[in-house]
Amino acid sequence: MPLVAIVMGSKSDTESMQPAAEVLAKLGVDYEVLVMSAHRMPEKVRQFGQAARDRGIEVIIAAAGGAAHLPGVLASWTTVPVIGVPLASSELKGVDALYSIVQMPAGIPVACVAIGSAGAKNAAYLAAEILGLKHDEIRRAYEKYRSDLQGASQ
Ligand code: RP5
Repeated sequence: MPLVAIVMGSKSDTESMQPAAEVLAKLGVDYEVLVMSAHRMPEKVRQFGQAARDRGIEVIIAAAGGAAHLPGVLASWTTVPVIGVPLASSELKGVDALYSIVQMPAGIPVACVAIGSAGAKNAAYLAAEILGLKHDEIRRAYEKYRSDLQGASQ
């Protein structure tokens, strides 16, 4: 049963979010990948958001470019933590998406990571840190990753 949902605003975001899927797979975290647009498929976003917790989803990674309202809209429908990934798919190369995610008005939080590939990876690592509070196996896999990093830089 997936613990993490990687949700993206368009099929065209798939390649940008591949690093998040790879990190989760490496850490042994079950995930699902879904495409739904906040502005083109608002009803699908509502249904997914409202059902996410009951389906066992514990963290949502939501990625979008442009106005990037997907993370905020999803967060409005659920109390499952949402990590937003701004994507550089627009003329503004992700600065628009970054602002729209990081500048959520007070009251409905959305975590925000870096634009693009670094953000996709860090969203998955952050998801593992959150899941590690409850799932010992994931915490151990994540701690091993962190400890391997120290060896890699010597
Ligand atoms: C956003 O608009 C998506 O997240 C994507 O990054 C961008 C372009 O989407 P498409 O026009 O390629 O479907 O909603």
